[in-house]
Amino acid sequence: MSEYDPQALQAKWQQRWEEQDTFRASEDPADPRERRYMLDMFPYPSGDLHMGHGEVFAIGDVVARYWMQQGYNVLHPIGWDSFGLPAENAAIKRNAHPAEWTYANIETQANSFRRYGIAFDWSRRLHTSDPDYYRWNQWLFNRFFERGLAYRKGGLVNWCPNDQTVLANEQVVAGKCERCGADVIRRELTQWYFKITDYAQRLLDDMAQLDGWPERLLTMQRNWIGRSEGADVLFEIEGRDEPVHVYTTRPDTLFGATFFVVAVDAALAAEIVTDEQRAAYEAYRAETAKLSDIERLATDKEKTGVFLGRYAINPVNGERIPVWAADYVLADYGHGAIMAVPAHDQRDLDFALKFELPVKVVVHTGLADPGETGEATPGEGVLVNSGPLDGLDKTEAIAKIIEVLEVDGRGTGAVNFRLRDWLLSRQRYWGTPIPIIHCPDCGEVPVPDEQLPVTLPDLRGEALAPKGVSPLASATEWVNVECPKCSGPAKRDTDTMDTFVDSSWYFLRYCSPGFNDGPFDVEQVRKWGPIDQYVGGIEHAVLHLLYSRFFTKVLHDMGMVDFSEPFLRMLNQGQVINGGKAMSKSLGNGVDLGKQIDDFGVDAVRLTMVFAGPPEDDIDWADVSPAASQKFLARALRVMSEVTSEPGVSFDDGDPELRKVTHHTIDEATKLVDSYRFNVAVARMMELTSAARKAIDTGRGPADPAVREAAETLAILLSLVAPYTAEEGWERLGRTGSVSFGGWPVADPALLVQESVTCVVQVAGKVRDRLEVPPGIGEDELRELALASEKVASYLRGTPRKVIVRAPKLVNIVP
Ligand code: ANZ
Ligand code: ZN
Repeated sequence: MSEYDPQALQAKWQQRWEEQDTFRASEDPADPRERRYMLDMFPYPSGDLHMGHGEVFAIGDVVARYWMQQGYNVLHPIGWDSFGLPAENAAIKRNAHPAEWTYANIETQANSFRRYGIAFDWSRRLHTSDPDYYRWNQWLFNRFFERGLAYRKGGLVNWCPNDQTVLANEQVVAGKCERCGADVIRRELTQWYFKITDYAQRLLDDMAQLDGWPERLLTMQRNWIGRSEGADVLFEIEGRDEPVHVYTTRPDTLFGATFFVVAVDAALAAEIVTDEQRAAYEAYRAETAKLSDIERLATDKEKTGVFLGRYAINPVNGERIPVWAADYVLADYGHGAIMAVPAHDQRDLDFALKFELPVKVVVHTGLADPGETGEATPGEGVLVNSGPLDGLDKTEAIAKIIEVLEVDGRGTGAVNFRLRDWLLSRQRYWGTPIPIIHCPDCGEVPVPDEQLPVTLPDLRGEALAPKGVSPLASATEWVNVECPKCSGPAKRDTDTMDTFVDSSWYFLRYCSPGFNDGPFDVEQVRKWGPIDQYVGGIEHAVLHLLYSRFFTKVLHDMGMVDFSEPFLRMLNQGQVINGGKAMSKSLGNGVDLGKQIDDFGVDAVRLTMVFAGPPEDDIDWADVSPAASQKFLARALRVMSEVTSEPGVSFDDGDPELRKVTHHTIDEATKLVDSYRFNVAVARMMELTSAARKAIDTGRGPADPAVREAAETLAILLSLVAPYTAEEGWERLGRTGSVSFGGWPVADPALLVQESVTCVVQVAGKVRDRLEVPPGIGEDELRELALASEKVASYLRGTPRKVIVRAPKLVNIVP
């Protein structure tokens, strides 16, 4: 009997897998196996792998290896999301080039992945910072540009004062930079955008295809896209030729509009403010410029604003209403101006009460007068004080008023989205140069495809220090070029792309990683795509997962992919925490993945990750025991090592009791893995191990063919979570080839017939209940069943002192 030495097993099998390229997906057209594509979110090379990686990849590998066992031709690739700020910051600190830090970390992570035993197809490895990869970001940018989906515009943008770069709306979380946590401010800048808003409705509609996504994720995307229905209403402003648009979800309340508000930072405000009010307005504008959107919109914030000296005309009743500027109206939402209905909108009411503006109730709700109570009545009711709308309910009134407005040419029904275009330029170095040349005569000229990639000039150290303009601007030789159109002197765009561009299509590149005639081989993507299962964190809900869906739709419209949703099923794993808290330097509760592996072995760590609970739940490392996992694996390997029958022996003559346990395990494990309940599947493996142990020791012994059947089944099931132990066991069982392709067993229905035995439950030595239980029931399960019995409970007060379980026939409780 050999000792369980995880490090030796790892070294042996890791080498074997590498030599034999065990997990390489087959591209052979003659391979009859159905294809499946399993993807984990690719890592950022920020250092060595951490516990979080340990969990995602352990979970993803359960799925990949399950499919391999089931006989699919599985694509399970790995690469690195290797552009980004941390590399640049490290380079500034060390006076080095970001590539040095990046590629060194990639090597470290690659080695750790190999050790961690993830069943990757290494031949498809990619790094987004390779010119071979980012060349295609540029090529795609050109396609987007041609289609009007990449454009430049000026306007207020989110600016991180710490990272000295702009951020997309999706990268501003509660008013702070998603990366560094600094308070984001607004700056006026001309930037590149992707027109994701063109796809807003489709991004919403196609969610119908995403029934394999967690509801929470769909809700987050739905809210982010933020579709609402209402009306676009035109208001005349005295002294201005053109009417002004407002967007409202409650056009039925139009008769209750008693004033008009323009966003303080909207161009309209500066345009229409009267000379008498200009000084007050400018002062107010300067004061609000410091606030983030979140602060501006906070409902508990004291309302502020300034009268612009002008009046608007309510289009339905001709009333003159004063025009104010305020910060609670946002410049880039709707039309940047609103009709204020204080009786039925709380923010408008707060504003009206502060500045003594009239409040007019137009919906009778039965609630007290908002002007008195300070509580707006936003709900539904019957329209009053509203001319032709009087007596109608909300839905009728909305339909009616839209009809009236449309007839008069004073408005239309309208749909509005909260989603903004994706701001993609960044004023940093370590990213994909935007392939545009600015020519004084020709304007924005894309770098011709055959001149791609536009590679990064060689800048390092101090030259990368953030200064508010892109470091690329200092590379004069690189910047000054000939215009591709007129050959006149011109300049390259000096911004780089948001690194979320890189990750929006990497999963397509994996299908043909060396492809040179385009970002990917359309044929290969047709064969592998879309992704059958994607695993990664919920933090990407409205970032990567939204952008990738957008890219896929554009590529679909270009005829390059035949699907319009990239990820059929999505699993968001929980986090690994320690002592109930997220791991952090300041708390000093970090757990090091490498150290865990040194101490307990890869398989024990992986098994612990999977066994801890449902994959979506957080794992508290303080509550789990990798040592216990290791003990279990040693027991499992011992069972597999002790079998003395020959491979291929007929199982028919085996002990029927053990065979039933084995086939029940197969049946349940299949259902459990199919429904992502990997942790419970592991519990079944543990029970099967105990049953086999018992059969060896006190049953028909190690030569019983049923013991072989149980042990082989165990090896295959175990290969999903503890591949090294499984391979070793398989070999000791005398089986050849990798256990990974042993073939998922199928339960024999004849052996699934549930028989039961009677279990006697005693309390203090007296029989208090009898339970019918399956003969193969595990001790833990039986203990729970016995303690759950009402009859038993009536003899217990509090937790019993001792529970002795002799499965399946006896439970003895000492109260
Ligand atoms: C009048 C009204 C009356 C409104 C009422 C609501 C209730 P969603 O659902 O988010 O699309 N609004 C429009 N543009 C705005 C802007 N730029 N900044 C701040 N608020 C703006 O919300 C649309 C509603 O938000 C619009 O409907 C408008 O207020 C406000 F009883 O118009 B409502
Ligand atoms: Zn030119």
